[in-house]
Amino acid sequence: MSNRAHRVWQDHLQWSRRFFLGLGAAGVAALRNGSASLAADDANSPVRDARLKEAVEKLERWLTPAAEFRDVSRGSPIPHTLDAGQLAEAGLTRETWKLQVLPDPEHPAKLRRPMSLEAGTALDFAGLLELGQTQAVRFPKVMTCLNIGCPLGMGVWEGVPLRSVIWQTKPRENLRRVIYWGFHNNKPEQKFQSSLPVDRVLEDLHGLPPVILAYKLNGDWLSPQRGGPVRMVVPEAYGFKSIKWLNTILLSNLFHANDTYAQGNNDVDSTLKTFAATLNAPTDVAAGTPLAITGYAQVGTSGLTKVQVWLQPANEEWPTEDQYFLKSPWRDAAILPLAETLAPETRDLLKSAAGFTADGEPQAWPQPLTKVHWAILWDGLPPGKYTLRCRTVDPQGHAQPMPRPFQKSGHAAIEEVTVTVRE
Ligand SMILES: Nc1nc2c(c(=O)[nH]1)N[C@H]1C(S)=C(S)[C@@H](COP(=O)(O)O)O[C@H]1N2
Ligand SMILES: [Mo]
Repeated sequence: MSNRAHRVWQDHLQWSRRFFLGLGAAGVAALRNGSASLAADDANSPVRDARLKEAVEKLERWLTPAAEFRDVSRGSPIPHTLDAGQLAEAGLTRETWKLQVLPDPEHPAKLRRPMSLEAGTALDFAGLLELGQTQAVRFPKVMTCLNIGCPLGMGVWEGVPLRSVIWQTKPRENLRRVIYWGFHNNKPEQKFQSSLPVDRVLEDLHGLPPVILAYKLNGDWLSPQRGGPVRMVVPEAYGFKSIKWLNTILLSNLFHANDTYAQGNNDVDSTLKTFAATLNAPTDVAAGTPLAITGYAQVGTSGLTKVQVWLQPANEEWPTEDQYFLKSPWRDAAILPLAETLAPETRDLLKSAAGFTADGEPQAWPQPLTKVHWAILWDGLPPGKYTLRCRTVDPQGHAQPMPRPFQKSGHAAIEEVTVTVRE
């Protein structure tokens, strides 16, 4: 990240910490009204209005059960569809897993102690867990596909910092990039490779959690579906950097990205974007009935301060020069506190996780690199067709789709939903 990005990230963390601690419960409630004044529109408070309360109760939970993640796995056959014997043979069980960490043959880094199958020095699962005893870290992160745009699931990922394993190979010089892939049926055309600058692996800039070799999701061993027994998890990145069924790492002197995903015209250096989407938007309502609208926002690396909503009569003309709707009469939605959507029995997973206190309370809210939920009650409308839009605003004042409205850098377009209001 640039100096500016660094400052932005720090500002965001500080801002949200100050905001959360400073305002307290009354302030948070006031924010839910989309108003700084609590008394002024108390009647519209999501907490008090039964319709909005009902909509909020129907929202998905903050953490996605492992089995409910959306699956975008590639491969023929897809590795997690192998039977027990085949999984064991492929090294995809905790008993048989082995990780090689080798010099890249094309741009070799100098290592004193490579981890290789040939020399019998590859890392096994027991070896990884041993490192985990003193070094394991946990953090919540939204897994989002750069190509699809919408989050596949929100999990608490647990594992060992990748750098701990790299240090075990005793690298000496010519190390600029870490290249890695997972099991792919040994067919080169199925190889799905990703890479990181070594700087990102050895240091955690701007308060980011470390890149980890993850073996647990939401407290359970990582399933074959989610890339078990071990996958890479890169906190601030889109899903393609978090390689599943991990078995090979090359330490390289290459100085640039060489990810498989680049072949699809993807911007492989882009980090999670901030954006909002609806989850429950009434699309067919009677005239005069208030609309209880709920949704989520992905809190990307640029942070999140506001979610806003706008319902526009569908036949209204809008100046074409205002293509990002900067001049629209947006209204602030309430960003829900964690407790509103967190299943209470999952609170333990957050205790002492990165960015959380020993009691499992977030140190900053909205928590970066996760998803948060929002709600707004929109006044009843006259009959007609409307376009419902929602957007995020980040701490620098960039309203979605800025600062980067390029699809291949991560979804940031403003969602549009058609709402019909009947007589
Ligand atoms: N080995 C391997 N890892 C992979 C992929 C793959 O095709 N093969 N797909 C990546 C992509 S593009 C995404 S979006 C995420 C999805 O993670 P999930 O299936 O746990 O949701 O996995 C990543 N890891
Ligand atoms: Mo993806």
